Amino acid sequence: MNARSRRSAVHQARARGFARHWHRARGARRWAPQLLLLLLLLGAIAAPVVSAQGNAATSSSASAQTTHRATRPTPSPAAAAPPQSAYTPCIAQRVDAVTAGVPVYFRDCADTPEMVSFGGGSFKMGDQFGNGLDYEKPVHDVRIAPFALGRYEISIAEWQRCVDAKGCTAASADNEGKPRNHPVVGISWSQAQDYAAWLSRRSGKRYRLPSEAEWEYAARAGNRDQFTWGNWGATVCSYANALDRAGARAHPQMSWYTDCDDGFATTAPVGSFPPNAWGLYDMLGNVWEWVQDCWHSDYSGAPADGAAWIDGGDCSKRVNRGGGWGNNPRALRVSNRDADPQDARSDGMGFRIARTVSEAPPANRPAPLPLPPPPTAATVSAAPSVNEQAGSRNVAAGSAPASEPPSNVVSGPPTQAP
Ligand SMILES: [Ca+2]
Ligand SMILES: [Ca+2]
Repeated sequence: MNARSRRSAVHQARARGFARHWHRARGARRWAPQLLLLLLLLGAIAAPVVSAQGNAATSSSASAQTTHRATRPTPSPAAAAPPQSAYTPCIAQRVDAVTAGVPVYFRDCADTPEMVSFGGGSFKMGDQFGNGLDYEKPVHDVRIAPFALGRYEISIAEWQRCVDAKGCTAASADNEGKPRNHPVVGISWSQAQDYAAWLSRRSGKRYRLPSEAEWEYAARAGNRDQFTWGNWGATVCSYANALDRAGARAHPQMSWYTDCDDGFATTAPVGSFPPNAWGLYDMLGNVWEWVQDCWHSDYSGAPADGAAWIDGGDCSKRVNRGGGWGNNPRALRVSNRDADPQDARSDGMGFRIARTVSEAPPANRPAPLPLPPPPTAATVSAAPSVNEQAGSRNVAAGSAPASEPPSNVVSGPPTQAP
């Protein structure tokens, strides 16, 4: 056989299969060493192709398949088992609006809290109106990094999902009999940490409580007034769930009510009142909201980067903000602060969740929403009792900060701008 014949034999062998060629080709045994070399060469060429494709080779390279399979490590039974998930994965993702490629209002999962994404910015934190207390001062500049904050207070239904997943303990009896869209109450700061940890496992994102600076930044929504609706506390019933006539009828001992009707004697379903200019509901009123920070008696030395202030101060107490259904407008001022022991629980205290956001563009601030119409008929009651805060919140453990604010109702429009 000359060289041309040998090439033809090789071609035929590749077409028919080397096994048949071995038995049928005349004098094939004389070419055994060359055929063996060719087999090895074909195997060396075919193997990288198989590896790159990540699956079996084509039918023209049975020998290559054999080589690939022989060199692939045999998985151990343990390695072959499916990976154990650290959390129940999201079942869906929903985005309501997108600005500059980043969701503004979004949920990480179909059944996790709706969030508002903030691109970050800067603001002046503290009492800019001039009628605050020492712990609301000094007013200081704070830069806020991108973050996301829940549009609503965490509801009973949202808390229950965490309980069902065994990430949280059952909510207190204060929630019994209420519709599930009311804010969950009787939740301690420590329990809120459990919820954030569960939500992080569930979504794969970093959920947490907001820092106090983040909370005030979002609550102000770009304004410097006492309230998100301006400086007129008597109009509270049109904008927030505070202690109104209905609350006073249900709780006669609470004499510090505002003489208007918001329709809710205790908590209201989340989102019952108009949102602030950045689309957040109930930042002021309904329930007090835990934040991450330790209690400090004023803002001297407070972080300027918007981080939670957890150095120094009294870390056995954690700050809560915004006032609740048992308070008059004085407590609902956007710069007002309070604190309680981290395991304290109250029928007036809940929380909303925050989430760390990375790589959000700086311009991604939610577009302002139109402010609600001005109220029509609301008046102000007589000055409230000095026992307002303790009486309305029914704190179950510990005590309020030593510098508890007096309960002077905001009794009229301001006479001067801040
Ligand atoms: Ca009310
Ligand atoms: Ca609130």
